[in-house]
Amino acid sequence: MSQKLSELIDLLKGHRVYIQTHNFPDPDAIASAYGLQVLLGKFKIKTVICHHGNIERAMTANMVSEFQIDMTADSELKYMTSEDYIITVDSQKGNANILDLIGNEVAVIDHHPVFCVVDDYKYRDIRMVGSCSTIIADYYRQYKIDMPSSVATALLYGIKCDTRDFTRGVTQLDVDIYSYLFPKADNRLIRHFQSGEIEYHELNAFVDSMRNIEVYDGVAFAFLNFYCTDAFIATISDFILNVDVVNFSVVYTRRNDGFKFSVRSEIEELNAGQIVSDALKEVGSGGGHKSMAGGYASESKILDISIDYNKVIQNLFLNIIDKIPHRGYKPKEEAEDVEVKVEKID
Ligand SMILES: [Mn+2]
Repeated sequence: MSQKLSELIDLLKGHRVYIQTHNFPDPDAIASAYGLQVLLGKFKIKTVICHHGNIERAMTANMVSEFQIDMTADSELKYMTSEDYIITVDSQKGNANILDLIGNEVAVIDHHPVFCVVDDYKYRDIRMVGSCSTIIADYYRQYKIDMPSSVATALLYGIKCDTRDFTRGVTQLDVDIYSYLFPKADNRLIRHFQSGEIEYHELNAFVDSMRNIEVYDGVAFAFLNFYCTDAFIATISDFILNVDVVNFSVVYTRRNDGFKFSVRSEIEELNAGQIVSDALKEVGSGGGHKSMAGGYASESKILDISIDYNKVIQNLFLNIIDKIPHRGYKPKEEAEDVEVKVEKID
C-alpha cells in the first residue's frame, strides 16, 4: 500500500468531503465509493458520493436500490466549493471519463494505469489489481475494521464485474480479498444483480449488431447502429470476446459528434489500453487496462465521403495491431512460404 489509511483520515478531518466516481458509474465504481463511505464513517468522516451521468444499467441500479446507496448527480450538487475535498475512486482526475468538479481532488484510489500525469494528490493509492473494490476491501482487512454484509456484497459484486468472474486482470490480492469477502457477502443477492446484464428492450438491437460483426485474424469489429449507453457497448464487447474465433474486440457506436469505443483483449501481447491510445491518437483519445479499454474519436476525423467509416476505423486499429507480434501472428511477407514441418514420431 502506498500510503497509510491514517494519513487519509488526517487529511480529510475538518473538511467537507466528496467521493467521486467516474462518469456513468459501473458496479465497481459504486461499490468502491459505498465501501469507502462506510469506512470513513467509522472514523466520523461524513462524505457525499457524487458522479456525472446516469446509472445506466438495471444490474447497477438494482445494487444501488438494494443497499440504498445515496448517489448525488453533479447537477444536484448545490454546495460544493473549491475548498471542499474530493476523493476520486475507480478513476483519476484529468481522464476523459471523469468530470472536473469545482472541489479540490486531494486523493485518489484507483486500479487504472496512470495515463495523464497529474501529480498533486495529497493521498494516492493506485494499485494494478482487478478492481477498485479490491483496494477498498483491503483497507477493512488490513485494519481489521468491521464490514457490514451490504458492503461485502457490493464489493464482491464489484470485483466479479471488473474481473469478469475472475477471468480478467486478476491478481493474487483479488483472490485473497475474495476469500475474505465470501463469508460476509450475500451470494444470493449477487446472483440476482448478475442476472440483469442484458435488458429486454435491448434484445432486438443486440441481435442486429451480432449479424454485422467482422473478424480479421481474431480481431472483431462491431458497429452498434442505434443509441446505446456506454455500459451497453462494454457488455457487447465482453460478449463478442466469448466467440471462439475472437481474441480482440472493438465495439463502437455513434455519438453526437463522434464515435464511442469499447475494446477488449484476451491476448497478453495485445495491450488494449495501449492499442486504443495509439489507434485513436490522431482522431481522438483512448486508454485503459491491458484487457479492457475505451476511447472516443471525433466525427470530423473519421467521416470520409469516399470511404465507409467502418473501414476507416478498422484500418486505424489493424494498422497498429498488425505491427505487434502476437499469438497466431504471421509476419506478412513470410506468411505465404512457411514450410510445413512434419514431426517424426518414434
Ligand atoms: Mn474498476
